[in-house]
Amino acid sequence: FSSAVFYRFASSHMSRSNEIKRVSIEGNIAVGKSTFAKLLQNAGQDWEVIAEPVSKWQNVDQPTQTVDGAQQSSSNLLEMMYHDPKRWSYTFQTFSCMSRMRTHLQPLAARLLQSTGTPVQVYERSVYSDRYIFALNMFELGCINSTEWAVYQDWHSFLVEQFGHRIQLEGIIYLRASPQTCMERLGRRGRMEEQGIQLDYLEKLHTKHEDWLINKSTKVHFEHLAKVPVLVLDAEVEFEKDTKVQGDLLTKVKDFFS
Ligand code: DCP
Repeated sequence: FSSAVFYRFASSHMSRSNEIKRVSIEGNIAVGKSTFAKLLQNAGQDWEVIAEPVSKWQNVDQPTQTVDGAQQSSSNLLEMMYHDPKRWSYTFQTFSCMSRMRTHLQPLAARLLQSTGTPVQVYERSVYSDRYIFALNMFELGCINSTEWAVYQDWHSFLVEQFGHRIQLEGIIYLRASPQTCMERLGRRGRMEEQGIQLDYLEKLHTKHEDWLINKSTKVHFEHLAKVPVLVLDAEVEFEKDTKVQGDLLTKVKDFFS
């Protein structure tokens, strides 16, 4: 889709031109957010995809001071969280949200500074799904206790309010697929840390996405968030290798944002 279309998207669904606009891709684990983000990146010259910092969570730097001097090691927080969720969920959710906050605040890529239209940053997930999908789910499962949940919500609200317009979304693309389909894709991609995930867990995350983005029954604490337009895309169909399906999905994005 052309930059002209994105410009119309900018002027109709968003506010003034020449500001960065932010769109987040949401959906269950392994639904295909990264694949879809790459399609968007290739289809629109004014769009920049900011990848989810998963590799950071798999390699948390641990500088340690020894008698011989400083040493560097790393730990896999994603693995620790799945291995012992009661011990590590709060720590994981804190770290993943902080690293995402950093990516949301990332300056625009140099090539987009020359852009004549409105540059758009696309995120794989957001600080909002961190809270209203994952952290909330872990709290409901008893893996984050009431004190940790109170602390999480307190700093999350504080940071979102402090950074205000710099992390506000102007659009959400919801890739919607059944938990069974996501389970199959998760098995196929074989990320080592996720091998213990059960269908039941994906079903809970699916319900959380539906409550937030379709039923609008999730209690959100930020006024602007309730008003963000949501485009729901059927991601049940395999789109990774099917260029016709990819084209259809991109047309829906174009129509929605024009
Ligand atoms: N995760 C989590 N809590 C968060 C964010 C992510 O527990 N607040 C976990 C879920 C996954 C991993 O981190 O095991 C990566 O999550 P995503 O679903 O965001 O990314 P995927 O790589 O699964 O996305 P896709 O396959 O759709 O591109």
